[in-house]
Amino acid sequence: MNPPAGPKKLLDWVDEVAALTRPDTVQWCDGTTEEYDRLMQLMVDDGIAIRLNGKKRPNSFLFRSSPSDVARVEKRTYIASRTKEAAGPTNNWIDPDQLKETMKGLYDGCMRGRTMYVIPFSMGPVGSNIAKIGIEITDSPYVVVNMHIMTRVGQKVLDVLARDEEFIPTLHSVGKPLAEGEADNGQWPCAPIEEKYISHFPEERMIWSYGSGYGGNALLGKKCLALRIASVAARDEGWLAEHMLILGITNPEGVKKYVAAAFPSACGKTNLAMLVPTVPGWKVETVGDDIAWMKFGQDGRLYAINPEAGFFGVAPGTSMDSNPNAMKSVERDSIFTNVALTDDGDIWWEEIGYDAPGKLIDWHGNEWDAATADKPAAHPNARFTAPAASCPAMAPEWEDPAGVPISAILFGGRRPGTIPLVHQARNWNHGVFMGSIVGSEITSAALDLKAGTIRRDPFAMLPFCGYNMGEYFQHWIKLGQKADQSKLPEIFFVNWFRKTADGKWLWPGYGENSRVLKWVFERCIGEGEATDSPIGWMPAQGAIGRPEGVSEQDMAELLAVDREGWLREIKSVREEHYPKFGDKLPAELSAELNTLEQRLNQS
Ligand code: OXD
Ligand code: MN
Repeated sequence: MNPPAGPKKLLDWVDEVAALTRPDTVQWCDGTTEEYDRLMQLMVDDGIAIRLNGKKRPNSFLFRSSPSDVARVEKRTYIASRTKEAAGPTNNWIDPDQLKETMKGLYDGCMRGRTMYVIPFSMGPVGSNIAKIGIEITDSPYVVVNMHIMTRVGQKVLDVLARDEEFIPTLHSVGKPLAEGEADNGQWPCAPIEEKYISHFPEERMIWSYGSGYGGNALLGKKCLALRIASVAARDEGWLAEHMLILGITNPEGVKKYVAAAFPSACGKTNLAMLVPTVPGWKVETVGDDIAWMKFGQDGRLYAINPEAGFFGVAPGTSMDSNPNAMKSVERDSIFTNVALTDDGDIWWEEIGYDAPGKLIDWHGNEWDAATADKPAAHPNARFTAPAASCPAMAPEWEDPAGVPISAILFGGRRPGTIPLVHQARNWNHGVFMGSIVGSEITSAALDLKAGTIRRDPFAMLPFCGYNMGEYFQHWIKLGQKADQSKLPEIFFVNWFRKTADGKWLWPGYGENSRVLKWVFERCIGEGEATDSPIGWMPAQGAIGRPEGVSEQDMAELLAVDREGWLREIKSVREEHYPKFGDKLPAELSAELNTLEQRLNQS
């Protein structure tokens, strides 16, 4: 694609970046299948991509990243707002001028020997008034092909840009210039950890990423734009950019409601978004699996769009049992990163639902034999990239530019104790309180965190909020105050991850979570029996059907108020969590905490 006719500020910026990074050539991306195929062939020829067996996995490819570049790097992720206070206590901050100075030094000549790609993309259906246009400049063809799937790329985006010149500039380099005659030789290019920077300049709405080619560090439309920068825009413009899946749920009478749900990384958002209900007659459809942009409509209701166009899902653990719709989504036209390769050219990962078929090549590229292996064949954070359109569970309206009206918001995390299977907030502020205390057991989605410990992850936005988290809480409170109270979504706190004292799961999860969704649905239409409890509304006895294998005693434990556990929770929120936010913590949240304590003490 030739450089487009304008807008000038885009062309000037592209020239400026090329002058700094000095690529061999500059290529504008048009988002076509020809472009995708050409880049894939180029990467196959370079030994970076492996074309999978076309009979088993048509038009699909495997990539193996460097072992040092397998996940988001939160320690190297910066919110470089003008002041440290604006970034708040939960973000890494560097003075923006200083950070730009450092990064310009790194960017200087960093694309030598490579092609610089310019990707015009839209987050959200092209032309939707909730959508935003971004441009990603990158020297990674892997990023280009992933962006083809994850966003809407190409000329139609430039057409919108020609009318309305607003765009979010995002710059990415793998940070591995090539000397004259040097090639990657099949090695994943990236920079050492201390040279990686995932930087956000919120006031300028700008993103600079350097040194990593992987996922959320490099596909800048996703976490960087659609969450960190969009959360700042949402605060300023009065809407919400959230780490939430969106699903539609239809009852046997054909009534449909939409639910948004925030869970920390690797808590099964993709599984919930694509759930196959075990409750007869109920249907769940997917609108999005990771990010929701939500705005109040003229009618006072909250409408959500999925800004993405594909899934970048965690592969291990995905199977026909846990998520048949995801398995069907990756049957073809998919990119796999850091999964294992079978000897007949297909993919395999841990808990895919069948034994490894003979010898494999693991994600390091080494031979792997189930009988002798002491390490997993796929990296625990191995991913698939698949077009949303390939998912059989997509709601027909998933690309509706107007979005879908949200009736319920769920918060949850991996909590082996205390938090019951489900409880409902008494009102909006109580729901915001629930969101603010979300915590989860750490898994492997981020490189630099210790697995097995619980960390507070308010609204599942800890790694993704582009400004002061205390102000973010205020924003949620304020939106609730301004809204028509009768039209606000109901808010729920769920926990699929309760364990017994000896470490066994109390709840089977997956499709059985439809029992909880059914109760949520019923509560939203004024049905669904509930009892008042110190922590909020709880399902009345028998209101949630008991799955096979869950005893009455288990059910009682799942739906009990663990008074001692909650008092410990309150202590930890009061002493360790809330103080971080200082005077930015809304008084409404301290009041909710005190009310909860009083109610528990009276119970
Ligand atoms: C993701 C994440 O990749 O949350 O979606 O880490
Ligand atoms: Mn996510």
